[in-house]
Amino acid sequence: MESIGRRRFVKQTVTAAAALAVPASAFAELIPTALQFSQVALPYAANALEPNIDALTMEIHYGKHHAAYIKNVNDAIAGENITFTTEKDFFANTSKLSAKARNNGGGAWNHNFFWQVMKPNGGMPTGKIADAINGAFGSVDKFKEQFTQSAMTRFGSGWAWLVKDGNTLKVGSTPNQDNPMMDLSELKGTPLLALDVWEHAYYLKYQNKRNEYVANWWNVVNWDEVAKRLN
Ligand code: MN3
Repeated sequence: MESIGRRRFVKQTVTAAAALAVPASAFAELIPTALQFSQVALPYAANALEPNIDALTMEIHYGKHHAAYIKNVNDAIAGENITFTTEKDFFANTSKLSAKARNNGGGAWNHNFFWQVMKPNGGMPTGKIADAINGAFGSVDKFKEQFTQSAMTRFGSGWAWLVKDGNTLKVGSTPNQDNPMMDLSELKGTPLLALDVWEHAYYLKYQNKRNEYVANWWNVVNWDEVAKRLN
């Protein structure tokens, strides 16, 4: 107890001293700082989505691929003097950015989103998200068919999406690391659900069988997170 009390005293003293000194850097807070992307913590263990997504794929995907997108977009922001302060503005102006900023910015954001819309034992949509899907697609099964079709027909690397566009829901896909918030994207809207169909997302376990990866991925969709984004 004594050491905690002492630590608090030291911290308060240091804070008070810093406040009195008023370093010049204090004024830096008044100038808007450029956007920095950061990697979300994985909301579950790397092996938590087994057997649908294997641990080694998750470790490499999160620890290598995604980490590199984060580093590279931040390098681009610094190196190219990109001054947007929000992700929204960054993506609304993607057409003006370099390929490095566009590809790595998309990769940074898309994966942060992807990890959060998955969880072990995902189940089925219920409540308002189920109502919205039924309203837009006729049934959850029909929605899954259309989404799967988008994932399967995206040639090469890219993403399949469920988006909210105005008052409707739509499915579609984007190439490479593009996303539906980008001004140059053909598919536009607020992302509700995303599936990474790059080979790095499934090749170790599924090899060329993207269809099996997509079919099993439905077992790990976090519908509560999807529903949150409907608001
Ligand atoms: Mn990926």
